[in-house]
Amino acid sequence: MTDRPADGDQTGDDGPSRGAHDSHDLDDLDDLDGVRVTVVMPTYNEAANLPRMAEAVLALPLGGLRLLVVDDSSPDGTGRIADELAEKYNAAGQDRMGVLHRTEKDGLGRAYAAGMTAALDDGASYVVQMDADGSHPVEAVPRMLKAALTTGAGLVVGSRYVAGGSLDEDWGAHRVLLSRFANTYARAVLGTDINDITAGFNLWSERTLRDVGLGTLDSAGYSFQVELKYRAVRAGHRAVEVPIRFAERTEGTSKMTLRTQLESAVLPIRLRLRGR
Ligand SMILES: Nc1nc2c(ncn2[C@@H]2O[C@H](COP(=O)(O)OP(=O)(O)O)[C@@H](O)[C@H]2O)c(=O)[nH]1
Ligand SMILES: [Mg+2]
Repeated sequence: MTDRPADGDQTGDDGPSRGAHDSHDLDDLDDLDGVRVTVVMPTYNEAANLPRMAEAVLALPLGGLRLLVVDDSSPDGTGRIADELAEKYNAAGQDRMGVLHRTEKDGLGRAYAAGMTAALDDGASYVVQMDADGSHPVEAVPRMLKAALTTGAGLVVGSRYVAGGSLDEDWGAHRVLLSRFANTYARAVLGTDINDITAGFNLWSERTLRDVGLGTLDSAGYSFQVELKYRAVRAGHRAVEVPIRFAERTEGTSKMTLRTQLESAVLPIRLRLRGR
């Protein structure tokens, strides 16, 4: 794990105010059971992936963890599958899974903003962002939560680009280069030292999410990942990165479009021109 103050002297953060959690003995995972964590998972045509993802997330040894699926009326019926799964996992009066149905495909960023807002309204202390396609290692979530609790960081990045992190070997040279370039470019333009600023697997403290202003984001699509981290750092929150291995999806197809790539290319410059 690297621990990098993300923006010069702005290192003050959630630590002291989260006192109730700081006193946990973090060697013992049972002690994490009292922490309210919501995993927000956006889906668009993920029928082949969602059941095993829900099972893996809800099997984590975190008793206070809940899954919230945000589905944009997927034509393949993912929303209905999500409802069935919620019924199954909420049997016996439990509240382990929720589903937010949105009427149209509206972009990854907007789906996340809606899901995160709902998670905060529901009392989450920490929110995890995770794709539904199996690319993000579910088993890293307890490690990310521990990192937040022990360091007081407002943001924990599941990072491909720190020591110990990696990309699927199936990524072609062209895609690796593009990802590397996108990261280096966004970091340089925005002046942050988060190594994986485009990462989509992140854990946020409640306070950080309240400070970023989920209702006023510019990003509709994937550039949300960069915008949210940038806003968090500028609001004075500290980021730490924990290494993860990013796996390629094996079922379904990517929803990345040229339009969303262009949005991602322009966003850092827009943020920089507007900010500071
Ligand atoms: N609700 C919702 N989910 C989306 C949208 N676009 C992508 N997703 C989901 O976001 C996650 C990441 O998308 P993916 O296609 O795997 O992107 P890639 O990994 O960059 O190729 C997956 O769980 C998708 O189903 C969208 O417009 N709305
Ligand atoms: Mg993917």
